[in-house]
Amino acid sequence: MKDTATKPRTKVRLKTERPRLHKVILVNDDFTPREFVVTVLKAEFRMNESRAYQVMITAHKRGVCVVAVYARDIAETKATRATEAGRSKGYPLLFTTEPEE
Ligand code: TYC
Repeated sequence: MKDTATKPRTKVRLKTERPRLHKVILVNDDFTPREFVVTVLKAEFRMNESRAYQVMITAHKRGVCVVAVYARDIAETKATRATEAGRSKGYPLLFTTEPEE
């Protein structure tokens, strides 16, 4: 008889992993007016004036700024709507999304 025990190769997963949250990221450009970026942040992400200004100026100086995190669907919808708001005025304003680590 074989005297070596065989270890099971698969682990039982006790918990379901929570779906990852997704970041909405504001990308700087040279054309969209600062005040318009602030208006979009207030309207789409329910920010007050000073928070919206902070986020806008961070993207302006550093190139990008994380706006907020949401479930994937919500992040994508908000990024699309906010990008569309700029597009409707002829601005290249861009919001992207990416999963959190
Ligand atoms: N850089 C723009 C300007 O100087 C303002 C701006 C800030 C545009 C942030 C986009 O994500 C942005 N008019």
